[in-house]
Amino acid sequence: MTPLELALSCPKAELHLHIEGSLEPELAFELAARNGIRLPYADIAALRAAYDFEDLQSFLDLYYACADVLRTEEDFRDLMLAYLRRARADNIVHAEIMFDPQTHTARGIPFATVLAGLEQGAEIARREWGMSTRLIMSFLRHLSEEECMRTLDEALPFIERIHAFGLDSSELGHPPAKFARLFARCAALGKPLVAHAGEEGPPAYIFEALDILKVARIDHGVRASEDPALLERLAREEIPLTVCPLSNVRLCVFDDMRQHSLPALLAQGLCVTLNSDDPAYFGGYLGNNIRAVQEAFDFDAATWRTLMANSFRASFVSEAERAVWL
Ligand code: ES4
Ligand code: ZN
Repeated sequence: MTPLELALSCPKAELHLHIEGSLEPELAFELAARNGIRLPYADIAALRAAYDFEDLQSFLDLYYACADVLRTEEDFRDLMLAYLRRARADNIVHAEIMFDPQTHTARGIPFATVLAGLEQGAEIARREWGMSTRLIMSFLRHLSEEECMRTLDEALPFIERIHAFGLDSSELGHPPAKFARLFARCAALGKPLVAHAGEEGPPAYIFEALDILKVARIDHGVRASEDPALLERLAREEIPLTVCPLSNVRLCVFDDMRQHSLPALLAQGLCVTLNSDDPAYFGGYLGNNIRAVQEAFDFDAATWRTLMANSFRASFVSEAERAVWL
């Protein structure tokens, strides 16, 4: 077996996945028709042609526009099920999935509708395919802390059904420190915390996510490679990074895959995991990320074993649950 075949075939966990970012153009048009909505694109090809991003913001503008087709519980169920079906094809057995309630509640879709639909999809995948999932409720950092506080209030009746909290959307100009009080409340609820940091933002944002928000993992974190003191700390404290290689190349964080900091992060002994982020928009699911990384870096079998073991080590499942897969 080649190292690539090993990486593709072994069971793995995905820890950085925005469910709204798994909305494929085909499903977007299907849901638009079902809900009597017109997308501002003539057809699937026209929508795909718009996937020519310059940076995070140019992607987010399209991502929020497409999310408008998600209206009913069935829509969220079908979205979740489509992702999990595709994830299964990549031998993903466990997924920790982010959703952005504010993207939907701002359009008048009830929190309960979003959550119930996502749970229905996850339940079907558990029953049919034995897949395990966790939901991470993510706050949109371009909004004010007060708005996020109100969203947390809205989530409280459903709090047992939310496993963890996250922070995503436009990073530059919205440092983690802006959400110190929000994350203190989330921590007091006894939930694990994650935050996007060091995707477009500087290493200082990663320090803030650790010191102020007290996150258990960093989403992206790829700019940590610019700061030796930060690398040393991430290694010492065994803080996992959920790295999304195709995303970073598509959003021009790196000019091409060969420029990616992944090998540098691994060389420092960090707990790096590979993930697909927004697979419908960035050129593919986890398998495609693995192929693109292997083409650029030609990792050996031991490196791939480490990466795949990291995906479980960095997950929020217990040792006992993990034992089933390893
Ligand atoms: C995202 Cl790639 C990325 N970065 C920040 N926020 C996001 N939301 C969805 N995808
Ligand atoms: Zn992300």
